[in-house]
Amino acid sequence: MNPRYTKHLLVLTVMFVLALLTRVQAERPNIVFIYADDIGYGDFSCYGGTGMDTAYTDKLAANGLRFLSGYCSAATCTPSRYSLLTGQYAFRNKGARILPGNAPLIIDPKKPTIANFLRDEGYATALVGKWHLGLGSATEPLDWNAEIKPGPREVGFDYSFHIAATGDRVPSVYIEDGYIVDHDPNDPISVSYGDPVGNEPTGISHPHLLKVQADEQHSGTIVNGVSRIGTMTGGHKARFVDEDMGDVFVEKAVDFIEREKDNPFFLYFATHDNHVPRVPHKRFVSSSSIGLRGDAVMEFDWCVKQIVLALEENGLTKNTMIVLSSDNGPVLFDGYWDGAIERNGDHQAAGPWRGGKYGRWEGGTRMPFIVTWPGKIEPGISDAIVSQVDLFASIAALLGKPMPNGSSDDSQNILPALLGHSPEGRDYQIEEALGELAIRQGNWKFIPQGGSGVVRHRLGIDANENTPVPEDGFLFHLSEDPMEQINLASKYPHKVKELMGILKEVAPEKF
Ligand code: NG6
Ligand code: CA
Repeated sequence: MNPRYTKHLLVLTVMFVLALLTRVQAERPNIVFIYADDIGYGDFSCYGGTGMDTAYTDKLAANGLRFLSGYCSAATCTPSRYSLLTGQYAFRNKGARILPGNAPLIIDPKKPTIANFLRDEGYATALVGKWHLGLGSATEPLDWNAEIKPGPREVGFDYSFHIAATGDRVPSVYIEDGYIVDHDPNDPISVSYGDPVGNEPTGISHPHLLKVQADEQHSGTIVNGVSRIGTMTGGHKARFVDEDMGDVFVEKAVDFIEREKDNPFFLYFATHDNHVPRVPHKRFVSSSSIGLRGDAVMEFDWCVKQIVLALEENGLTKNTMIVLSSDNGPVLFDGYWDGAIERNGDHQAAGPWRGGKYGRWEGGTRMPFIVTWPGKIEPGISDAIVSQVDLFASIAALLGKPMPNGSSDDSQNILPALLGHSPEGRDYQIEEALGELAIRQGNWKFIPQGGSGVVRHRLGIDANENTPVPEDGFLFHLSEDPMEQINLASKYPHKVKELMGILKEVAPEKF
């Protein structure tokens, strides 16, 4: 054969084989994030929870990988969600702190997010559930009676059905594709977090109307027998019924799955359970042995069942990767006297870890973390350190695509750990709580003094359960001392220096 042809043939063969290989390697499964709110490491029975039987979450875990060192970014909601979607540490954005219900959008619509990345890759994308990342622009006050934007759609979600912030913050309405659901132009909505608007009953003026007593902070406008943070007027037909919220979110998520079953899709299903107010549907009341807090976890578990069933019924199980996790550690009392403390018994909501929501102890950010993809991920348990901030880079790697221009380096590709191909995830994990940082590397955990000078602990009722941090910080060895009791900082100063060095490198502005 003519040597030129032989060369051409060779080049073509190599190109063909390469093309084949990339096809085989790059995958385009549906991606579903099931994101719980305030559910702790120890709440589900598969993580040792004793207060309730979370059979469906356990089943999911049994069919997939259950991580023992899975983390959210921060010990409160907004920063964790910000990191999850943008792949950037939330402390880099000063706006990423617990937001009021009328805060402007804190994600710049030009910024890459998992949602706009997947949308640009041809995925149908949806947010169903809790948003809490702000709505509208920072330059003009939001008009709730017109189109609400920018919001989820502007950062990459083709379809969105959500509450603005949290169930305990007004406005207590659903928003679908930028408009308040069942909005009546003759009953316009206004919302305030400063001077009260309107003269509707509040928790202070009409405590006898309440289903559950609340602290002063949660004593604004009463909606559905629950007083909220902030005041609102109007929108009476649009107001949500807390008891139905789980059902409503499931219905919207299942509709989306059915609608998009022939396309690859990304569903960010962010339930409200078990954030306060804990007002589950009556089907779940008394379904746990620890009162409403556990009943709300049982409602979450039912939501998991419905999503898994919808995937099954649409023949999508094998082609869908599910990531289930939570946005921050557990809290018992968070503004409403709903019996969570009194009924808790021996249940360890944060599992073997100290602390919970709002704090830098492990319980603040160490989360239940389950990944399933039948046929691709072998069932098992992994102790690799995996973080929600890494899902963006890992999903890009799964699709065989580079991260888009302008994405953050904070997000690391830990796909081999997520798929169970490697026992190694990240080298270290940054743990944020209310803007303050800590770090875990291997078995070491270091909490520098910094900022407030305390580690917060608000599992129970006492807001002052704060522990002062000594000058050279706290250093713990987690496998020997999971409850972070024995400070080894003065014994291992070189370790302190090393971990402080990483913190300074990652977040120079903080130290
Ligand atoms: C706090 C609220 C708390 C809860 C939290 C947000 C007070 C005293 N407490 O400020 O009830 O709403 O914000 O929770 O107002 S999160 O899970 O969305 O971060
Ligand atoms: Ca939360």
